[in-house]
Amino acid sequence: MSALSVEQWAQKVKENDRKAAAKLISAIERKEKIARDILKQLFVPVGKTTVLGVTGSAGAGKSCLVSCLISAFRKRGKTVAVIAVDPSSPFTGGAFLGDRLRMQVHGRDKGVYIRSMASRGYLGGLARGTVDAMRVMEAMGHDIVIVETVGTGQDEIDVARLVQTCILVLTPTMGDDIQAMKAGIMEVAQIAILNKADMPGKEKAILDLEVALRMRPTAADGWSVPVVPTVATTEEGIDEVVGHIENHQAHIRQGDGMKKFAFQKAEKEGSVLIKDEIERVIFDHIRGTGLRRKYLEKIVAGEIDPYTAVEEVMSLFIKKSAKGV
Ligand SMILES: Nc1nc2c(ncn2[C@@H]2O[C@H](COP(=O)(O)OP(=O)(O)OP(=O)(O)O)[C@@H](O)[C@H]2O)c(=O)[nH]1
Ligand SMILES: [Mg+2]
Repeated sequence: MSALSVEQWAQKVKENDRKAAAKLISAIERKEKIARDILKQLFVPVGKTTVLGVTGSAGAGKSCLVSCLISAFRKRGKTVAVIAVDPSSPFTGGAFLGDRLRMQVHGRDKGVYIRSMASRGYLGGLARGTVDAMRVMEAMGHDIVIVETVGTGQDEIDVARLVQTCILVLTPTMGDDIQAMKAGIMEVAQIAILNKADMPGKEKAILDLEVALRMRPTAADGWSVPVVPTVATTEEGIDEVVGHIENHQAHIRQGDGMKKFAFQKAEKEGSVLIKDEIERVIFDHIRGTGLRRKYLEKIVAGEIDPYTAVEEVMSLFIKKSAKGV
């Protein structure tokens, strides 16, 4: 792939060349400059692809649900790409989460493309890697892109704002989580799933969830979040979920809904990229100057506190940048 020019590599991705896409995502994970250059060429207008997010706590059944959604969309003739971010059990690792057989079927299906990303802990964080991977998947021309993220931290909320329809997955054993999430991810989800509805506590969990949803401010676009019980292991409730996804898609594609979403996405994407770029430029600046070592030694020797050290490094950087050095 390295023998290809940036333009040729980008072209291959746009032609749905899986090898070119896989190598690009690896280059993104390694933060190679060429990845940024190719990404610049992969601009896709917002709205062409249906972009879905599936988020929730570890083990809630997200991957099983995604697998069900893949089957449902394939039956409807759609091609599907999945980005599984930081899966604790790798999506593509053979033992597909107790559902090896169904995954193998997807694995042979040319209309399905699945990629795991281990992006936590690398510079720029989960949101940056996901922004880039989503761009690759959209440029490849899939009808539907699904992003699976674990957890309910700020990174997941950022990712939720980048997808058109965000699906939050909860289970009957997550009563406390529902409380904890009221202020966070709950605000950005458009569909709430109560998975593992075959387990005890279903009715109470649905009630808790509905109460929590009622307490959140009404969405500006008038969408009210449905709560859908599912059993991902038997595909129970999946058609209903697909119905709600289609309804929400129709809802945001009305009037200037998609334009508003495009603004929200550009804003979020912009802030993710700017944060990443600032970090990159500053670290590039510090690298090789001996500053890092100098300040670390001073901190360890008790000559300076870390806060003042950071302020000094930043002001040195700003002075140097102003001089154009
Ligand atoms: N009883 C029951 N088990 C389920 C259901 N859905 C998923 N599971 C099981 O729950 C376990 C976790 O499912 P996953 O799909 O891997 O969950 P996940 O949310 O993707 O997990 P991580 O990616 O590791 O966070 C698996 O053993 C599934 O078989 C369900 O509706 N009912
Ligand atoms: Mg998973």
